[in-house]
This record gives sequence, structure tokens and C-alpha cells, in this order.
Amino acid sequence: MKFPSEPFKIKVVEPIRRTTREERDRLLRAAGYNLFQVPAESVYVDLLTDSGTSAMSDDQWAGLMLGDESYAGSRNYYHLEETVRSIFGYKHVIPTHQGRMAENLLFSTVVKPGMCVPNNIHFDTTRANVEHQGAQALDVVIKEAYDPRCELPFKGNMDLIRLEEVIHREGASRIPLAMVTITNNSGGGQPVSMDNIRKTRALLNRFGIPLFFDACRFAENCFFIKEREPEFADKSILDIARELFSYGDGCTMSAKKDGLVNIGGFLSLNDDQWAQAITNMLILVEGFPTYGGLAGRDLETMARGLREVLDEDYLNFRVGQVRYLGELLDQAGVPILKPIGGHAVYLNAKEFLPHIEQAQFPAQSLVVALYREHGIRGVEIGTVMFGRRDPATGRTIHPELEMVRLAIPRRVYTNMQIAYVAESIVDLYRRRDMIHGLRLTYEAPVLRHFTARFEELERQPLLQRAAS
Ligand code: P71
Repeated sequence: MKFPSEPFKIKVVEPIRRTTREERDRLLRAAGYNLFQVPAESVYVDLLTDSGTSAMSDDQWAGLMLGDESYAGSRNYYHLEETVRSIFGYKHVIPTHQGRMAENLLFSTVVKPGMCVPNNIHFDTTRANVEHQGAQALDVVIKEAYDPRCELPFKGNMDLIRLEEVIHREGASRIPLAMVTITNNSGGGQPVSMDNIRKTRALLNRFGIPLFFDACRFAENCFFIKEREPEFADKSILDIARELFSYGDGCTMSAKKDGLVNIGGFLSLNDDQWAQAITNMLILVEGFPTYGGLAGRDLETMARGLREVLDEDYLNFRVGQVRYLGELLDQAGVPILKPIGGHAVYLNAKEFLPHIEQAQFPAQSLVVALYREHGIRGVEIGTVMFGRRDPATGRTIHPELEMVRLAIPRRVYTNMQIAYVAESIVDLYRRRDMIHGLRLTYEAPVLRHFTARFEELERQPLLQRAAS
């Protein structure tokens, strides 16, 4: 397989520091073995998230100086509005400071208690914002999405049979909208096919239910459509995006991903009444409609980023770099979620550390070991993030997938640094027997992963464990 090299050269550099193992061990103890509590300056390669961590282009930085900081009617807003309309095609463009505010505004306007919102898989902020309205967030992705070994080209697809069942069961009047997350972050950054989107639209049309996209990684999804759906092989990413969004009634967007900016988002939709109610709420909580919680310069970098992200050389490199990391690991026998997603490689911690049972947090243990041994920070997507306590028994219900996500920031690390990451993980895999489980010592009542604290368990000899 051939991997694309970087379609850019580096004009500004940000030094990063290498630390010693002793230093990292000390930092881990102080952080209660929670990587969210470790200072970023002590991380060598930071793969915690691809959100808000992109490197902007010289054109975007030049755009910063053209920020029009007028309270009302900033020219940068008009530029953003025109750009969003030309790609997404919806009538109203409502800027927000990031994605979750777009979700909050949309759901607080149209979702009422007792309703439900289906999605392929809700991202945690989307789920939390739906539930905050007293409604139910339902995941209706195809069942193969939960099998890390199953290789399907569009593992983010909606399960249309289950979606129809949900509509019959709940009643269309209780479903104010359905969502599709592109790409499907919680399911491994997997794309949704145009075919599946067309069919989802047709199904929802029969019941008069609007369709919204959670569009954070839309360009990466469109790249996969071009690569994997023959009908689109000769189409531009822009044309694919236009067709995809034409099947929806609106979208929420965290521009911190495919907007190639460090902060920003928007909500875009066709419905005049919804837009008016949302705008009224926006003024109350976020800001005037031509800046939505951002500076004029931020709007300008977002407009420019949205154009840049459609560039095929960029996307080929971007998706190729993630694939490069995945393939290096796969070739060395490291268990990863397949196929390799658009923005991250996901390590399958259950298979990586079969000697650590799920109650002892194998994915978190792996995140800790990766940082201590090699200065690399990933994020746990497993029992710490998604484990739920059964209110009846007080016992933890473990999620099906127990993973470590290595999210690659856009245009930030060179392929040599990616090779370093692969080498480090292969080294860790060879020495995996030395990794211990963890014990939870503190958890907050909601979103516990950010502040949880742990202690390391003493290693139990394998024989003793087998006997116990
Ligand atoms: C990611 C994030 C950022 C994040 C958020 C919460 C905890 C840890 C990391 C954010 C998303 C997303 C999707 C599909 C909406 C948001 C919210 N992802 N939808 O993956 O992936 O956007 O952060 O701008 O509010 O690390 P926001």
C-alpha cells in the first residue's frame, strides 16, 4: 500500500518537549492516573482529540488579520454565511462558539420531554443534550458497528429496519427529528454511505420526520464515499457534500474538526420558524446572530477552513495518515478496530490486555502505560467513559466496546512522528504482560471520565488469577 506524503510544508514550528519515564510516572500519580489531568506540555505526541487541535494554514492566519469586530453585520459573518450555504445548501446560518451549543439550541427548541431522537450513534454531548430535555437518545446504527473485527466499508450506516421499528413503536409525532453523525465518532470514525443516507431520507419522508446531520467530520465522510461508492469516483468532494446535505433539513457543526479551526461551530437549517426561535435563544445565551459567541476573526478562519477541507490532496493525506498508523499496527498484529476510521485509530483493549478484566479498566490501563512508557496521550473510550451503574444493584454495566482512541490532529504531526507512535505501541504490545489494571477511587456523578481518579493494582501472577 502507498501512503501519501504531506501536501504542505512547515512555516511555523511549535517545540515539543520530551520527558523522562520518571517524570511521567510522577505526573501520572499526581493526576490520579487520569490523562485529562496531565499538563499538555508534558506530552510528546498528543492524540487525546482531533477537536480544536488542527494547524491552520497561512491563508487562515492571514484571515485573522481581516477580522471585522463589529457587533452587528461583520463582513466575516457574510463570508461564512455564503460559504456554508454554498457547501451545505441550507437557508439559515447560525454561528455558535462550538458544536455542543448548536446541539443545545436545536434540541432546546424542538425536543420536548418524552420525545426521542434516533441517531446512528449519538456522541456524548449530543446524547447529553437530548437527555437534558427529558427526551430519549436512541442509537440505531447497524449491528456490525459493535464488532471490532467486522470489515464493512460503511460501518456508520443507519439500521433502516430498526429505525422503522423505532418510528412505529414511538410514533412519528414523538420524533421531532432524526440525526446522522458523519463520520460516526463513537463507533470508530466510520463513514455513512450516500445510499444509506438516501434510504434514510426516503424512510423519514414517509413519516414526515426531519433529518439533521451531525456534520463535524463531513469532508472525511465524503472522501470515503468517493473512495468506496463507485457512483462517486469521479465527483468532486464539494459535489458529494452538496448532494449529501440535500437529503437533510439542516445540520449541527463543530468546526473544530473539519472546519480546521481551533474554536467555532454553527447550526444551519431551512425551517423559518425553527430558525427564528433558535435565533431568539441564541441572543439570550450566546450572542448576536452575526457573531454567535465568536470574534469576527474566528468567523473568517472558519469560512476559509471549510473551503480548504474540501481539497482532495489534503483529504487524501489526512485519511491516508490515519490509515498509515492503523496499517503499521495491524501488520505488527496489534488488535485495532477495523476498518480504520477517518480521524483516529482505535486500539481494542479487550484483546490487547486479555489478562485485565473489564472491571479493572483495561483501556484506561493501556492509556496510562502508553503515556508512562512513551509520552503519548490517547483517550479511553470504554468503561470509564460509558460504564453505567445499574440503579437496582449498584453494579457497573460495561459497554460492549473497550477501546483506546488515538485521534490524529489535522496537519499537526509528521509521518515520522506517526511512525514513532506506531513503534511505541508495537513495543508496548510485546511487553503487554507487564501492564496492570486500575481501581477507581473517585468518580463525579456525570461525565466521570474527565475527573475520575485511580490507583494501580498490584500485578497478580497469571497462574493465581487463572485459579481464582
Ligand atoms: C472528540 C470531541 C471533543 C470532545 C468532547 C467531549 C469529550 C471529549 C472530547 C466532539 C463532538 C463530536 C461529534 C460527533 C459533537 C461534538 C461536540 N468531539 N458531535 O471527538 O465528535 O462538539 O466539542 O465542538 O462541542 O474528541 P464540540
